[in-house]
Amino acid sequence: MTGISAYTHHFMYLNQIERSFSAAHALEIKFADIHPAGYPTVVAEENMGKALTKESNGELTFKYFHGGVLGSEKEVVEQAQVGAVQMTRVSLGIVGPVVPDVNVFNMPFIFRDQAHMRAVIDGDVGDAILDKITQSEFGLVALAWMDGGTRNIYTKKPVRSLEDLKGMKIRVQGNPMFIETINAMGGNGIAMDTGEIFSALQTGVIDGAENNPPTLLEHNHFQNAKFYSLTGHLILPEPIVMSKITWDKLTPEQQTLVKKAAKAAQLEERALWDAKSASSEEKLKAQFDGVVRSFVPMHSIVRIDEVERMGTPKISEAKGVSNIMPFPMPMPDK
Ligand code: BDP
Repeated sequence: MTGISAYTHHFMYLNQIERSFSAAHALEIKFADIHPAGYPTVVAEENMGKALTKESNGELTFKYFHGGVLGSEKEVVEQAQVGAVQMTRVSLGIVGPVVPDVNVFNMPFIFRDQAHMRAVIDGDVGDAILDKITQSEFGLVALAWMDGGTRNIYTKKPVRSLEDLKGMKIRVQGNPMFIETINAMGGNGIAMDTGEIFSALQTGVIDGAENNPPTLLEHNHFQNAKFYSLTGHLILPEPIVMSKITWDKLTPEQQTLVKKAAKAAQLEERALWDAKSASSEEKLKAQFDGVVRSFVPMHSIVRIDEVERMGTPKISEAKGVSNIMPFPMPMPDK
């Protein structure tokens, strides 16, 4: 022996085992979101990261990328599928073409209002849709829901009736269901990434788009589209997902921790969302009022007069959504 006692040897050996054991479970979670700093999803996700690091005693560290620096939502999903990004929040819009069952939430007017949507995602149906994503070939584990508010149409020229929408090119997310929805409303649905909307509005490649007030404000689309027609055609929740490759590396305890933290983020974001949505509406009204009065209330017109004509349930059938739910979806008992 070289002066090191058998006891020290034994101790060093144990130490090494312990280190390699914890190294196997120490992991950096890169989380990407296309929204900017301060956006409700971003704030809740950053706090989730802090909670995860703390509760895992530093085994799970967290690196956050906001503002789309890692690419569009689709690109980030691809990175998550190969394990280059560990977590992200994604709109159900782009999940639909890969996991058709989630299109049930992508149907126009499927929820009566935001409270209805929240009650559904908090219940068995919400869990069932998360499971559908996890069990699919998507390569991602769906953990919890973020609130993405109510989507309305915004345009360069006023839209006060569906007549006004005729021939207008309206940007939607890359999901054929959304294109058909806009077409059924009389417009001309065009798919493109979020990051392209600003210049497409500016150059007139599109006449409008559709989104919730925080996105209209924070992505600066309001600068080129000053009419906001309250169609309320989509109330779209957004899953937080983790790469399956990463998920499989976690211990069962870490998996439980991640799920718990994601569910806590769901609740935190909801409160942040309500505040941000209200303040965004105020800011947008102030912006718009200088130019032309906007915020055209169209929800009841579209909803009552047009839902049947649009044949929403038929759209979902045609897209292969297993029609597990009546339309509109009933409010869960509670
Ligand atoms: C926002 C969603 C975001 C979408 C975006 C869009 O939060 O996930 O990518 O809309 O329409 O409301 O592209």
